[in-house]
Amino acid sequence: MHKAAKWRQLFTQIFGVGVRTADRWYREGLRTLDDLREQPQKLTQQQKVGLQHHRDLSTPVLRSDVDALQQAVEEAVGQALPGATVTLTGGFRRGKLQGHDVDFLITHPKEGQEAGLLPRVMRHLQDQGLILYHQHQHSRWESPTRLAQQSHMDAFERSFCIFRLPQPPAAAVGGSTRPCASWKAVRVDLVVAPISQFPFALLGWTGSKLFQRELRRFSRKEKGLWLNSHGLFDPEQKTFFHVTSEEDIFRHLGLEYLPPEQRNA
Ligand code: DCP
Ligand code: MG
Repeated sequence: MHKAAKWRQLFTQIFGVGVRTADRWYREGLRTLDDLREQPQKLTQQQKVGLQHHRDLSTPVLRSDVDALQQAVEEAVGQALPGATVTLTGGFRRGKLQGHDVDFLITHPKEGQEAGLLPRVMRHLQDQGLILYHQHQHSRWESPTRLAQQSHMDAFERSFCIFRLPQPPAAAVGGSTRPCASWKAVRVDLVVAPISQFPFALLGWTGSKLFQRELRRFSRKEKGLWLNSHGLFDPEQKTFFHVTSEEDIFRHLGLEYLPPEQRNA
Protein backbone atom coordinates (compact mmCIF):
# COMPACT_ATOMS: atom_id res chain seq x y z
CA MET A 1 0.00 0.00 0.00
CA HIS A 2 1.19 3.55 -0.72
CA LYS A 3 2.48 5.16 2.49
CA ALA A 4 0.01 8.05 2.57
CA ALA A 5 -2.80 5.59 1.94
CA LYS A 6 -1.77 3.60 5.02
CA TRP A 7 -2.12 6.63 7.28
CA ARG A 8 -5.26 7.71 5.53
CA GLN A 9 -6.76 4.36 6.49
CA LEU A 10 -5.57 4.64 10.08
CA PHE A 11 -6.97 8.15 10.51
CA THR A 12 -10.29 7.65 8.70
CA GLN A 13 -11.10 4.79 11.08
CA ILE A 14 -11.57 7.44 13.74
CA PHE A 15 -15.20 8.53 14.24
CA GLY A 16 -15.58 11.97 12.63
CA VAL A 17 -12.51 11.84 10.38
CA GLY A 18 -12.92 11.92 6.61
CA VAL A 19 -10.41 11.53 3.81
CA ARG A 20 -9.68 15.25 3.52
CA THR A 21 -8.86 15.63 7.23
CA ALA A 22 -6.72 12.48 7.18
CA ASP A 23 -4.74 13.78 4.20
CA ARG A 24 -4.25 17.19 5.81
CA TRP A 25 -2.90 15.60 9.00
CA TYR A 26 -0.55 13.50 6.89
CA ARG A 27 0.76 16.63 5.13
CA GLU A 28 1.20 18.24 8.56
CA GLY A 29 3.47 15.35 9.54
CA LEU A 30 1.10 13.46 11.84
CA ARG A 31 1.55 9.68 11.65
CA THR A 32 0.16 7.92 14.72
CA LEU A 33 -2.86 8.09 17.02
CA ASP A 34 -0.49 9.27 19.73
CA ASP A 35 0.60 12.16 17.46
CA LEU A 36 -3.07 13.16 17.36
CA ARG A 37 -3.49 12.82 21.11
CA GLU A 38 -0.62 15.28 21.54
CA GLN A 39 -2.33 17.83 19.27
CA PRO A 40 -5.85 18.08 20.71
CA GLN A 41 -6.22 21.60 19.28
CA LYS A 42 -6.31 20.04 15.81
CA LEU A 43 -9.34 17.89 16.73
CA THR A 44 -13.06 18.62 16.71
CA GLN A 45 -15.09 17.54 19.72
CA GLN A 46 -16.38 14.59 17.71
CA GLN A 47 -12.87 13.50 16.71
CA LYS A 48 -11.64 13.79 20.30
CA VAL A 49 -14.37 11.44 21.44
CA GLY A 50 -13.68 9.15 18.49
CA LEU A 51 -10.01 8.99 19.43
CA GLN A 52 -10.76 8.50 23.11
CA HIS A 53 -12.97 5.46 22.37
CA HIS A 54 -11.02 4.29 19.34
CA ARG A 55 -10.41 0.77 20.65
CA ASP A 56 -14.07 0.07 21.45
CA LEU A 57 -15.27 1.69 18.23
CA SER A 58 -12.98 -0.44 16.11
CA THR A 59 -14.23 -3.59 17.86
CA PRO A 60 -17.24 -5.15 16.09
CA VAL A 61 -20.66 -4.60 17.65
CA LEU A 62 -22.31 -7.91 18.55
CA ARG A 63 -25.88 -9.12 18.29
CA SER A 64 -26.13 -9.23 22.10
CA ASP A 65 -25.17 -5.52 22.21
CA VAL A 66 -27.95 -4.80 19.74
CA ASP A 67 -30.64 -6.39 21.92
CA ALA A 68 -29.52 -4.41 24.97
CA LEU A 69 -29.42 -1.18 22.97
CA GLN A 70 -32.84 -1.77 21.44
CA GLN A 71 -34.34 -2.26 24.89
CA ALA A 72 -32.79 1.00 26.14
CA VAL A 73 -33.88 2.98 23.08
CA GLU A 74 -37.43 1.55 23.21
CA GLU A 75 -37.74 2.53 26.84
CA ALA A 76 -36.58 6.09 26.16
CA VAL A 77 -38.82 6.45 23.12
CA GLY A 78 -41.81 5.04 25.02
CA GLN A 79 -41.28 7.59 27.78
CA ALA A 80 -40.75 10.48 25.38
CA LEU A 81 -43.88 9.70 23.34
CA PRO A 82 -46.21 6.79 24.05
CA GLY A 83 -47.10 4.95 20.84
CA ALA A 84 -43.86 5.85 19.06
CA THR A 85 -42.00 2.82 17.71
CA VAL A 86 -38.38 1.76 17.30
CA THR A 87 -37.29 -0.46 14.39
CA LEU A 88 -33.86 -2.00 13.96
CA THR A 89 -32.43 -1.32 10.49
CA GLY A 90 -28.95 -1.54 8.92
CA GLY A 91 -26.87 -4.69 8.75
CA PHE A 92 -28.36 -6.23 11.88
CA ARG A 93 -31.84 -6.21 10.31
CA ARG A 94 -30.29 -8.10 7.41
CA GLY A 95 -29.26 -10.77 9.90
CA LYS A 96 -25.59 -9.83 10.13
CA LEU A 97 -23.99 -11.08 13.35
CA GLN A 98 -21.55 -8.17 13.64
CA GLY A 99 -21.50 -4.54 12.58
CA HIS A 100 -19.67 -1.23 12.85
CA ASP A 101 -22.71 0.50 14.34
CA VAL A 102 -26.39 0.01 15.17
CA ASP A 103 -29.10 1.77 13.18
CA PHE A 104 -32.60 2.47 14.52
CA LEU A 105 -35.57 4.11 12.85
CA ILE A 106 -38.16 5.88 14.98
CA THR A 107 -41.68 6.83 13.94
CA HIS A 108 -45.22 7.30 15.27
CA PRO A 109 -48.41 5.87 13.70
CA LYS A 110 -49.96 9.34 13.59
CA GLU A 111 -48.32 11.63 11.02
CA GLY A 112 -46.69 14.69 12.59
CA GLN A 113 -46.50 13.27 16.12
CA GLU A 114 -42.82 12.49 15.55
CA ALA A 115 -41.96 16.21 15.42
CA GLY A 116 -39.81 17.26 18.38
CA LEU A 117 -39.46 13.68 19.57
CA LEU A 118 -35.73 13.12 19.15
CA PRO A 119 -34.44 15.75 21.62
CA ARG A 120 -36.77 14.28 24.26
CA VAL A 121 -35.50 10.77 23.53
CA MET A 122 -31.91 11.96 23.84
CA ARG A 123 -32.67 13.62 27.18
CA HIS A 124 -34.08 10.35 28.56
CA LEU A 125 -31.04 8.42 27.34
CA GLN A 126 -28.69 11.00 28.83
CA ASP A 127 -30.52 10.84 32.15
CA GLN A 128 -29.84 7.09 32.12
CA GLY A 129 -26.11 7.81 31.68
CA LEU A 130 -26.11 5.99 28.34
CA ILE A 131 -24.73 8.73 26.09
CA LEU A 132 -21.01 9.50 25.72
CA TYR A 133 -21.50 11.74 22.70
CA HIS A 134 -24.26 12.79 20.36
CA GLN A 135 -24.67 15.12 17.47
CA HIS A 136 -28.15 16.18 16.47
CA GLN A 137 -28.91 16.86 12.83
CA HIS A 138 -32.15 18.65 12.04
CA SER A 139 -34.26 17.40 9.20
CA ARG A 140 -33.24 19.29 6.10
CA TRP A 141 -36.66 20.00 4.68
CA GLU A 142 -36.92 20.62 0.95
CA SER A 143 -39.87 20.64 -1.42
CA PRO A 144 -41.10 17.07 -2.07
CA THR A 145 -39.97 17.17 -5.70
CA ARG A 146 -36.47 18.32 -4.67
CA LEU A 147 -36.35 15.48 -2.15
CA ALA A 148 -37.44 13.02 -4.82
CA GLN A 149 -34.40 13.90 -6.91
CA GLN A 150 -31.83 13.16 -4.23
CA SER A 151 -30.36 9.75 -4.79
CA HIS A 152 -27.81 9.54 -1.98
CA MET A 153 -28.17 11.41 1.30
CA ASP A 154 -31.57 11.63 2.90
CA ALA A 155 -32.92 14.59 4.85
CA PHE A 156 -34.31 12.96 7.98
CA GLU A 157 -33.76 14.29 11.47
CA ARG A 158 -31.15 12.11 13.17
CA SER A 159 -28.72 11.76 16.00
CA PHE A 160 -25.22 10.34 15.57
CA CYS A 161 -24.44 8.86 18.97
CA ILE A 162 -21.85 7.02 20.93
CA PHE A 163 -23.57 4.98 23.61
CA ARG A 164 -22.00 3.89 26.87
CA LEU A 165 -23.36 0.37 26.85
CA PRO A 166 -23.14 -1.55 30.13
CA GLN A 167 -21.63 -5.02 29.63
CA PRO A 168 -22.89 -8.04 31.53
CA PRO A 169 -20.05 -9.55 33.66
CA ALA A 170 -20.35 -12.85 31.75
CA ALA A 171 -19.46 -11.17 28.45
CA ALA A 172 -16.12 -10.05 29.84
CA VAL A 173 -14.95 -13.65 30.22
CA GLY A 174 -15.24 -14.61 26.56
CA GLY A 175 -11.94 -13.44 25.19
CA SER A 176 -12.56 -9.72 25.51
CA THR A 177 -9.47 -7.54 25.09
CA ARG A 178 -10.56 -5.66 28.22
CA PRO A 179 -11.58 -8.38 30.67
CA CYS A 180 -12.72 -6.02 33.40
CA ALA A 181 -14.62 -3.54 31.25
CA SER A 182 -18.08 -2.91 32.66
CA TRP A 183 -19.18 -0.96 29.59
CA LYS A 184 -18.20 -0.36 26.02
CA ALA A 185 -18.60 2.50 23.58
CA VAL A 186 -20.89 1.71 20.63
CA ARG A 187 -21.84 3.84 17.61
CA VAL A 188 -25.60 4.24 17.19
CA ASP A 189 -27.60 6.13 14.58
CA LEU A 190 -31.11 7.21 15.56
CA VAL A 191 -33.20 8.36 12.61
CA VAL A 192 -36.74 9.79 12.73
CA ALA A 193 -39.16 9.41 9.82
CA PRO A 194 -42.81 10.48 9.53
CA ILE A 195 -45.07 7.44 9.09
CA SER A 196 -45.94 8.35 5.48
CA GLN A 197 -42.26 7.94 4.52
CA PHE A 198 -41.49 5.14 6.95
CA PRO A 199 -41.47 2.19 4.47
CA PHE A 200 -39.03 4.08 2.21
CA ALA A 201 -36.82 5.02 5.14
CA LEU A 202 -36.88 1.42 6.37
CA LEU A 203 -35.97 0.08 2.94
CA GLY A 204 -33.17 2.64 2.49
CA TRP A 205 -31.68 2.25 5.96
CA THR A 206 -31.83 -1.54 5.84
CA GLY A 207 -29.34 -1.46 2.98
CA SER A 208 -27.07 -2.89 1.98
CA LYS A 209 -25.57 0.16 0.33
CA LEU A 210 -24.92 -1.82 -2.82
CA PHE A 211 -28.41 -3.36 -2.83
CA GLN A 212 -30.01 0.10 -2.50
CA ARG A 213 -27.82 1.51 -5.26
CA GLU A 214 -28.87 -1.31 -7.59
CA LEU A 215 -32.54 -1.05 -6.63
CA ARG A 216 -32.58 2.72 -7.27
CA ARG A 217 -30.78 2.26 -10.56
CA PHE A 218 -33.25 -0.45 -11.62
CA SER A 219 -36.16 1.79 -10.62
CA ARG A 220 -34.87 4.71 -12.69
CA LYS A 221 -33.58 2.85 -15.74
CA GLU A 222 -36.17 0.09 -16.05
CA LYS A 223 -39.28 1.71 -14.58
CA GLY A 224 -38.65 5.44 -15.02
CA LEU A 225 -39.36 5.96 -11.32
CA TRP A 226 -37.21 7.77 -8.75
CA LEU A 227 -36.71 5.82 -5.53
CA ASN A 228 -35.00 7.07 -2.38
CA SER A 229 -35.47 6.95 1.41
CA HIS A 230 -38.29 9.51 1.21
CA GLY A 231 -40.47 8.12 -1.54
CA LEU A 232 -41.10 6.71 -4.99
CA PHE A 233 -41.77 9.42 -7.55
CA ASP A 234 -43.16 9.23 -11.07
CA PRO A 235 -41.50 12.18 -12.88
CA GLU A 236 -43.92 12.05 -15.84
CA GLN A 237 -47.12 12.06 -13.80
CA LYS A 238 -45.40 14.19 -11.12
CA THR A 239 -46.93 11.99 -8.44
CA PHE A 240 -45.72 10.08 -5.41
CA PHE A 241 -46.78 6.50 -4.67
CA HIS A 242 -48.60 5.98 -1.39
CA VAL A 243 -47.32 2.90 0.43
CA THR A 244 -47.75 1.35 3.86
CA SER A 245 -45.06 -1.35 3.72
CA GLU A 246 -41.81 -2.42 2.05
CA GLU A 247 -43.88 -5.06 0.20
CA ASP A 248 -45.88 -2.24 -1.44
CA ILE A 249 -42.66 -0.68 -2.75
CA PHE A 250 -41.43 -3.92 -4.33
CA ARG A 251 -44.91 -4.39 -5.87
CA HIS A 252 -44.88 -0.90 -7.43
CA LEU A 253 -41.47 -1.74 -8.92
CA GLY A 254 -42.83 -5.00 -10.35
CA LEU A 255 -40.43 -7.02 -8.20
CA GLU A 256 -40.88 -10.00 -5.98
CA TYR A 257 -40.47 -9.07 -2.30
CA LEU A 258 -37.00 -9.74 -0.93
CA PRO A 259 -36.73 -10.12 2.86
CA PRO A 260 -33.87 -8.20 4.54
CA GLU A 261 -31.68 -11.32 4.85
CA GLN A 262 -31.57 -11.49 1.08
CA ARG A 263 -30.39 -7.89 0.65
CA ASN A 264 -26.79 -8.52 1.70
CA ALA A 265 -25.43 -7.82 -1.80
N1 DCP B 1 -27.60 5.06 5.01
C1 DCP B 1 -28.23 6.15 4.46
N2 DCP B 1 -27.81 7.41 4.78
C2 DCP B 1 -26.74 7.57 5.60
C3 DCP B 1 -26.10 6.47 6.16
C4 DCP B 1 -26.54 5.21 5.84
O1 DCP B 1 -29.17 5.98 3.71
N3 DCP B 1 -26.33 8.81 5.88
C5 DCP B 1 -28.06 3.73 4.63
C6 DCP B 1 -27.06 3.02 3.78
C7 DCP B 1 -26.98 1.67 4.32
C8 DCP B 1 -27.77 1.68 5.62
O2 DCP B 1 -28.26 2.98 5.78
O3 DCP B 1 -27.62 0.84 3.37
C9 DCP B 1 -26.93 1.28 6.77
O4 DCP B 1 -25.73 2.00 6.79
P1 DCP B 1 -24.45 1.52 7.59
O5 DCP B 1 -23.32 2.39 7.13
O6 DCP B 1 -24.73 1.50 9.04
O7 DCP B 1 -24.17 0.06 7.03
P2 DCP B 1 -24.64 -1.36 7.54
O8 DCP B 1 -25.54 -1.22 8.72
O9 DCP B 1 -25.18 -2.06 6.36
O10 DCP B 1 -23.30 -2.07 7.96
P3 DCP B 1 -22.35 -1.75 9.23
O11 DCP B 1 -23.02 -0.76 10.11
O12 DCP B 1 -22.15 -3.06 9.92
O13 DCP B 1 -21.08 -1.23 8.63
MG1 MG C 1 -25.01 -0.05 10.41
